[in-house]
Amino acid sequence: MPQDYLLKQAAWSRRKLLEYGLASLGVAGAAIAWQQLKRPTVKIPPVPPEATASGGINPMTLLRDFDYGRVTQEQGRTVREFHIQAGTSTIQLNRAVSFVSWNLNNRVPGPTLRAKSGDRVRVVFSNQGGHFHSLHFHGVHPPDADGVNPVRHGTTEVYEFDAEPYGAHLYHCHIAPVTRHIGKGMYGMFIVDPPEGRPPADEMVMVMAGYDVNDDNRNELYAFNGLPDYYMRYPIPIQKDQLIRLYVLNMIELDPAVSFHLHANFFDVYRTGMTLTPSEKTDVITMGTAERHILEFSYRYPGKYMFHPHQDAIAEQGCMGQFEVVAQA
Ligand SMILES: [Cu+2]
Repeated sequence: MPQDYLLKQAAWSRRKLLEYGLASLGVAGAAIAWQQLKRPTVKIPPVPPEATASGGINPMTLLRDFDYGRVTQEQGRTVREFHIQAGTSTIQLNRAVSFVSWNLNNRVPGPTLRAKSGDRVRVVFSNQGGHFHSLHFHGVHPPDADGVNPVRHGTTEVYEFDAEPYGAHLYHCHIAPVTRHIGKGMYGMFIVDPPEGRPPADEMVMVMAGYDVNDDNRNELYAFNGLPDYYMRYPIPIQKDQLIRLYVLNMIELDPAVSFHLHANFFDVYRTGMTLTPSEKTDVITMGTAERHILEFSYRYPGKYMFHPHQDAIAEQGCMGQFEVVAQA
């Protein structure tokens, strides 16, 4: 499969060279042009200035914020070191409701960690949260890196493992009751890129959350990337005809499953992000808690388009947003 992928890319690039008349540039010139053509520019429209932080979180910033860690080489291997601190802070979910979050690096969701398949990952986890916490990563690793043992307030734990397999994964606190620790905000995405990478795209992370604001074991509010209804107030600008790659994760506890529906379009599904070719094309996909996928699409017509779970009661309690497709030069 990787060989096929590379051959397809090379054939595509050669075709483009001929199309643009670059075959006559000579070997060096063609090589430079080929590199440029191999990586077409990803167009990301400017973020509207009014889309600022609200209630302590800025979902517009979280959307495309990838943490690649501090990179070093150790014995010929790439090591990525990440620093994550557990803390407590109050976030304002809407005008009426404030919520005491337990969070990672002072944001909900926590940072989106990103590595390449085969890298060594070292996570330095410092607990300043006032309760026992831990970080449990999805992936393949030995038991001492599984993150189910409590880390006491004021202490630090180091989790170290290989980034495998490639896919759209997650991490979360695994201290009982896990429902409460996740419901309070202790989770994030862990993306492991395939060795050959993926085609250029405008990449975004969407984490769905539920908030039990009155401790009755039911969610009263829901959100994409931390804040209810944020992307309804501030639609996400995307470029017309641009490939969009969404890393979507359902972190809603207390509801068995939710779907993700995109208006006026269909998307390619890469289940758990673990394939390089899509497994299906649809406009609604259902995810249990901790399920996640890569979804790819592009929009043909400018304008605003909603996205939300098709459990409409959940959508109407905050898990709803919009893309604004713009046609720029
Ligand atoms: Cu915890």
